Amino acid sequence: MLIIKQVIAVAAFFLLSRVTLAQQKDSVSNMPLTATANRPAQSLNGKWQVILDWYDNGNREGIVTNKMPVGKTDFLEFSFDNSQTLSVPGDWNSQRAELKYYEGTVWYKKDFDYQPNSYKRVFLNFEGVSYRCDVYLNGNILGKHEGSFTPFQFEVTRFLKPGHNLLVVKVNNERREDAIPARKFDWWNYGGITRSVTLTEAPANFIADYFVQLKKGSLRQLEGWVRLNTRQSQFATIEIPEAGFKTKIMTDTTGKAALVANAKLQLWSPQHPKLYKVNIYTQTDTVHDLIGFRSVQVKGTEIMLNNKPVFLRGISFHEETPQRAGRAYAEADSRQLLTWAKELGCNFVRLAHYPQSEQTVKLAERMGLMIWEEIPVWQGIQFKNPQILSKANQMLHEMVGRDKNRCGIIIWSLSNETAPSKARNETLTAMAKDVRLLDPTRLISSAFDHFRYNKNEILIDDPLSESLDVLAANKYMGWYAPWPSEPGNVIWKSNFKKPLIISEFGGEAMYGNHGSKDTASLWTEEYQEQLYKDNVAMFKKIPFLQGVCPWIMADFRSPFRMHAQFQEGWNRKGLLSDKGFKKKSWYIINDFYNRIKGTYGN
Ligand code: GCB
Repeated sequence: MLIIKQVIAVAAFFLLSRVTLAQQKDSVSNMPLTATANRPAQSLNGKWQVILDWYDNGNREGIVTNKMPVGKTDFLEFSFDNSQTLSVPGDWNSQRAELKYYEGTVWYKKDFDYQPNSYKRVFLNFEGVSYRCDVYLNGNILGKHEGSFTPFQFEVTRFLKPGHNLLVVKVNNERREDAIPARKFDWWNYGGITRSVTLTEAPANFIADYFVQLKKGSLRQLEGWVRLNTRQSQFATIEIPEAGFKTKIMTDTTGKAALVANAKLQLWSPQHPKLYKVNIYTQTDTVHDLIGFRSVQVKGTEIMLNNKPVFLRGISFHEETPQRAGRAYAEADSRQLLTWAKELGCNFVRLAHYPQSEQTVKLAERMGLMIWEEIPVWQGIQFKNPQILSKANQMLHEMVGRDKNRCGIIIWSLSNETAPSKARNETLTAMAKDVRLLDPTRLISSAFDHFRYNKNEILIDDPLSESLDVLAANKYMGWYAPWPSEPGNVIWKSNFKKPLIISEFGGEAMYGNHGSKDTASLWTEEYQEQLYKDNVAMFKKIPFLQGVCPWIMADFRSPFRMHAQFQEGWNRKGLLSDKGFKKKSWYIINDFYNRIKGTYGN
């Protein structure tokens, strides 16, 4: 009986997949299924078997088919047979002591069962693999991906088998000059399948993607589009039941339909983080999302949220849980980081220095935090290498693709601390143009660390500023740069009439280490506390300052930081220690934020 059932299942599967393949011919080629939320999905998280391949030798050995020895004289030196396991999602560095510094290749294997459903197309989604990977299903290469922090996907409809399936992923985290970030960066080089893996199902004709936001500057006009996977014209309906909004739009021959319509909506803001259930459907498919509506724009040197000026009380953090000394991956990790931000008095977070998980972004938005999201274009990038623009743009597209409907995100940032040069200016200018085409509703920024000095004057003259909406300065006054005068006498000037955020400032202190407040090399809490007081004094004198972002919420692991007594592999600029304990500097920022809360009605 069981055998008959299996035979029927196999026959049905091949019949159906042929229908699916025939229909695929009508589809726009390589159309990914971006709208994955709320679709039927099978999680592939859990224990995966692994083989370490330090010298990159495994490819020769039939790992991708999980080959077994044939006959008495055969043997394999790369085999998953009885291998160790690693948890997915998760970095490998914090899961096994001997992998703490490992940089190289690890082969991952997952066996799973799949039962086909009628007329479904199936997609394999990776939310983040660090840094590069090759993906094989049942011995077939599905593709490769580069970049640790953004999602990617393969359609696997024709590669899946009913019953047992074999998924093998080769993951490599070697640091290279032509990568993004490049060979050196001030955070831990976590490797592995660090975020979730799922199989998602969709009907043959599906809603591939959608964009539903308020038009920049408008408090009621929706701007966006719906994109289907087929080129045939069809109606798509967009509905916001709670707001009594419903509209039908017709797709064109590219499968896309534009949305321009007015709706009466309660606006999202930090005080009122209202999200609406939005339904989008066609004859064959339905997707749901929770979307908030707000307007963000720049007016002179001010940032306007819902047409009112707003001051960004920010904090930066890495995607790391200090207590576990590993890459954050669980909902509880995101909640902890964001709860700290709220407790500090923030209305804004800078997700440093790369797109953090989708759950962090969604939770931040629900908690009423505005968000700066950036790609890891961080110092030392090979701007002269022609591949860099396409790699960076791919990351930008994947980030915006994932988060474009998250109203909490108000700023896309292109880069961090890149030195002005012809190649850098051209690359980042091209990226700024590209991201504005992708998303005309948000603000664009880039964090600078090159300024012109004249005694106690700091001038912003980076030519890239022309392409940006918001200027951002990383300036470590009192740490990497000694004070040229009394903090209150430092004068900031800008060649551009645009708002400024101090996107990084701070200095190091070892939690519980007390003493002198004027000697940096002693790593005392008192030195850091004074530095924060001084910076606050400077901020009050910058007329076009519209936000600040201390560096950083908590101490984080970094190979840049090897002072044997005070650092031991930790960047100690946290307002919190590596265990989450508050340093004295925390209270300076907390007090500053509490005092300015309400200045701009936020
Ligand atoms: C910076 C970088 C940041 C570093 C920080 C530091 O300017 O943007 O990634 O971690 O300084 O601690 O020096």
